[in-house]
Amino acid sequence: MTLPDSFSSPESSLGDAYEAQATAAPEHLDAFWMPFSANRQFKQHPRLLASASGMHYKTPEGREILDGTGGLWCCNAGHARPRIVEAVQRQIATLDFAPTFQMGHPLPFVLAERLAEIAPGSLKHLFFTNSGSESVDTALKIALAYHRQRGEGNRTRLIGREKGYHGVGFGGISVGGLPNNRKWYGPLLPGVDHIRHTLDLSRNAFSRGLPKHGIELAEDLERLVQLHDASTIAAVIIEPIAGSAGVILPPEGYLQRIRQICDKHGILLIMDEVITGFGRVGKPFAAQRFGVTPDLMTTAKGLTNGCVPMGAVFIADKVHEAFMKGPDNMIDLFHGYTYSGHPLACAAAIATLDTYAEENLFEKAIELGDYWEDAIHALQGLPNVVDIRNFGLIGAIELAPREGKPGARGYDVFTNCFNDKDLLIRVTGDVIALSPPLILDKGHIDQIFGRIAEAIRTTD
Ligand code: PXG
Ligand code: PLP
Repeated sequence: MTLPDSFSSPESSLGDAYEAQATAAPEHLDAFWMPFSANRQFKQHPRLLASASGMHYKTPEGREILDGTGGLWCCNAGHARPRIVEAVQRQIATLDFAPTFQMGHPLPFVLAERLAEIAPGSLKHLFFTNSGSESVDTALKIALAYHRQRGEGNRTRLIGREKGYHGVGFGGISVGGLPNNRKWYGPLLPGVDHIRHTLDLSRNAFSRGLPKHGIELAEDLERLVQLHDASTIAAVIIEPIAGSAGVILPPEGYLQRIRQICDKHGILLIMDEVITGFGRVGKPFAAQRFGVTPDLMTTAKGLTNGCVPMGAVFIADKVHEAFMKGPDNMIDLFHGYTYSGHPLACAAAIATLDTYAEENLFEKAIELGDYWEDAIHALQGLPNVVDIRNFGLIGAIELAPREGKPGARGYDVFTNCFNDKDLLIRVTGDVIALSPPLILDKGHIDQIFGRIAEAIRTTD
């Protein structure tokens, strides 16, 4: 498949490396095996993005595409923000790489302190990774090692939740609950079990904000404790709001009850805030919005505004302390990545936190929350719309699947939005998921839902 001409000769004066990369764009799209994609279908009708600024992408042909998804739930401050661009440019010319195994450079220490300032509760210790998947594997390993450090090494069981998404590492897919992401890969980690998910259209369809019904689903954790015995369970991992499965909200009181059950049985609670972190729900983290503090918290995405890969695990005092009891000269955690605390990622993250603070972006999802809620719920009654869900600046519109063809209707709305309406949305199956950059205004909200409504009306 040939790329559009404009893709191979950008109107750009950004210098040799950029031009070489762009002009080297392949004649064919075959070599790149795209992640989570229908590669053959895509390569017959490619959808390419060539540049981005603020709320918009630009295609190679110069079409401006409104970004309804913050890239992939990650560009919370919008695109090409000057402070972040400049920080990364400056950093690469100053210190391109430095090891962090038994060595240091200033930036991860600075960044960790900045993150500790906005962290919930006592989660003041930071371990850096390169993605959400790595953050999840890191948190699971720390949970297991924590119990062993305390002489409770038989606490090896990990509990996830049906429909959960925790990335694609073997740990993450083991505790994850999306069958397609699991079934291809053999027996996965042993000793994992799952509590039930909280999606219930029969009782909660078209709820505004948190659903009223379903707190009793938290008792499913108590059931697994009775089955396996608390003394075998290390940790429970859940997303405060499940994103990838199509935006599943916690019923009122549910997360509080999960926290109580964990406390009662000495089980660590890991909240996976890869999507909900960094302002998505109107506080730095969902933990703060919901008033439930986990023992470990996994993050990535919005940490660097998506522009350099990075993740971070936030660790509570009590967990961290358990590792600091051996001799000073002993490595306290046998875990880490070559790129843990990478200079470019740290520079991007610090500049991102500055941008969030300067523009009060952590408050935006509360300021605009009511307007967003009214705008998305105005789509109730459109053809095939069976549920609408919202919280903070997250939204989901669930469509009824076509007979015998799950996902086809959602895909058609997605391509119609991109090709004809200049709007980027995300679909998982027949659920349209929205997570716009937090810099949006009411006009953008009107555009997003106006265009989606039109696309839904014209899709059979
Ligand atoms: N945990 C959660 C809760 C996530 O949402 C990950 C872990 C993994 O992060 P990395 O950086 O390894 O991808 C995620 C990622 C979607 C979509 O379609 C969601 C994610 C990634 C890509 C697409 O909703 N979430
Ligand atoms: N594989 C090999 C052979 C390695 O030497 C390393 C790191 O040194 C890794 C994998 C892990 O790479 P990373 O630290 O980037 O996760």
